Amino acid sequence: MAVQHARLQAWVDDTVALCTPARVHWCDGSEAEYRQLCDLLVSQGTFQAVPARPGSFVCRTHPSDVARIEDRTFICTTDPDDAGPTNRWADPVAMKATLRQRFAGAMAGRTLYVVPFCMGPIGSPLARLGVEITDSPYVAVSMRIMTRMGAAALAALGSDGTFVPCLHSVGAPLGPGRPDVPWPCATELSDKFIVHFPEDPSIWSYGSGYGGNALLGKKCFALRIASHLARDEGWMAEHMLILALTPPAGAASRSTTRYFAAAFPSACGKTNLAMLRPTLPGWTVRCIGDDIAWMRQGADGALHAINPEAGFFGVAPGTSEESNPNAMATIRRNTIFTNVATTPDGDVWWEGMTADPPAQLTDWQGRDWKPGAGRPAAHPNARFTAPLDQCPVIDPRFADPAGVPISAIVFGGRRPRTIPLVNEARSWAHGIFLGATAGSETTAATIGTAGVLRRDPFAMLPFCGYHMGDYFAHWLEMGRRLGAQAPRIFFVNWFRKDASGAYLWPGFGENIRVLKWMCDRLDGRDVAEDTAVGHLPRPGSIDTSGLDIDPAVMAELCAVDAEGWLREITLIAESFSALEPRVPKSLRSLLSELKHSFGVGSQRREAAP
Ligand code: SAT
Ligand code: MN
Repeated sequence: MAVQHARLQAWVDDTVALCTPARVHWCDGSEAEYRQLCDLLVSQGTFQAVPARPGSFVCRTHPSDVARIEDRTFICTTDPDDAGPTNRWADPVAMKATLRQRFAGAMAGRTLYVVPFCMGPIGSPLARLGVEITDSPYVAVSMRIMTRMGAAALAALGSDGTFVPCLHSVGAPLGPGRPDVPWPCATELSDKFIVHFPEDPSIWSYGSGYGGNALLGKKCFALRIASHLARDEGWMAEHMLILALTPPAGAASRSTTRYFAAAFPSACGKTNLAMLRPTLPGWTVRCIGDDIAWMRQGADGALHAINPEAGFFGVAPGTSEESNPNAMATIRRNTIFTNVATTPDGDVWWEGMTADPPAQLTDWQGRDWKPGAGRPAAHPNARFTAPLDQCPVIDPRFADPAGVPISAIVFGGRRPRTIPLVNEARSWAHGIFLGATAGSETTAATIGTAGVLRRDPFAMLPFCGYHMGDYFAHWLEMGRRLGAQAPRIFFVNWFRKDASGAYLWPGFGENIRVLKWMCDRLDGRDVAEDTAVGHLPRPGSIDTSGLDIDPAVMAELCAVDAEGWLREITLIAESFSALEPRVPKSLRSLLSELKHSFGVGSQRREAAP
């Protein structure tokens, strides 16, 4: 491939000199190249074909390399305060010296792949270009699914286009490793580095081949680096799905299709909501994206969103014909499955895929598995990687270069208690307060203990590339710009549990009932009560027709749990203190108001700015 771009060529040359690969391969993104790389991965033992699903493969990672590693994820800015207390900061100069040592000779004997990619539809004013250099063919094929990768992206770069350089190596195993696992990576946690230099901007990732650690277009570029760019340039890079919601034809006073963006932490059901199959007749949900939204005010004044990705990197466990039939249809072919179990008849399996597990499986680590083995067959963070356009409910505008206008923004988390099923913010600032104070129980999407409540503002805790307090201020500023055209903001919680630990709300396709209530609000219907915590549904205002749910349960889901809120207030106050002195004054005032409503302390109200 003839490269016209001198800066790109120079960076590739420098990297070749540093990493000393045996070969250099410029990815063109063609089908033939994709097949060739998949064949190579099969011959290396990293991939195994999945006969039941044409064009699909399973791959088993090293057991140490199964999720994002937040402890080894760094933001390197000149001033530590720019990274803020929610990020791991490191000095950019010292970190680059450390990384240069790791990368020196790291690709000896390997092929260096140059992977040009575009985040967003090529040619869209909202899209951005990047180039990932990697020694992992798994990364190259995954990037072809997850981004617009190859010759078209390179052509879009022209001779002088701006791109984010993303350098990746799986690293060298330290110590004995696992020769039986054909998944190269650095096996010591301390030898893994996921590093962002927002001031360059550039990304260096060493030692992991997995998901958000290695597919650098995703969390590293499209969230951490992009959030930083977005603050400087007046747009937004968010951890959000985008869906299109269409009410039944002829429904009185309803507008036609509306677009919603929704932020939930990793593994809290974004993919399920983005592809929801409604249980209420006549309603349609179409998917634009399931993980990341880039949003910018359009010429019409509205907030427009694109999905910068071209594929899904979804959590496999729990995905079934019942929970997400559209995802199941999406992954029938051309899908890469990572850390799932395999069946003797050449298919894949994971916990929750069928009511009963098959009698015999090979587990995610390649060991024999039988029901009752006492360990899961698939890793809880097992993933499928599949092209967006294979989704049967993909929205016709999913690649619209202008993006889609957003009517509502939804935040949420996994909260067994207190947080109501749905709550509408009183104002943009109150919506920012709800987003800023979001919490969720941790999941298997990151290395660490699952099921612990942590604050996860805007579902961006692991992904905001700068000081979280400044990020809140940026949201407030966006609201000022959008004025009356700002989307309405809601907070949802599908995960309330009763005393026995059973879920109170059925979730999945039934969540359409909550989306319908939001549409009622957007249509100006009087279906909410103003409470101390926000606008909650009036009794009976959520359509439960055809649903077997006790009205007392509905009342509990929509009630203000005063005791729970008292605990919540303490936690919110702690999380704000950790961000001081950069918490915007208007959010501090909203916290004071909330305290006041529940009779906490005797704080006087602070004036909003
Ligand atoms: O591994 S990823 O970061 O890409 C997936 C997730 O945690 O959401
Ligand atoms: Mn995510």
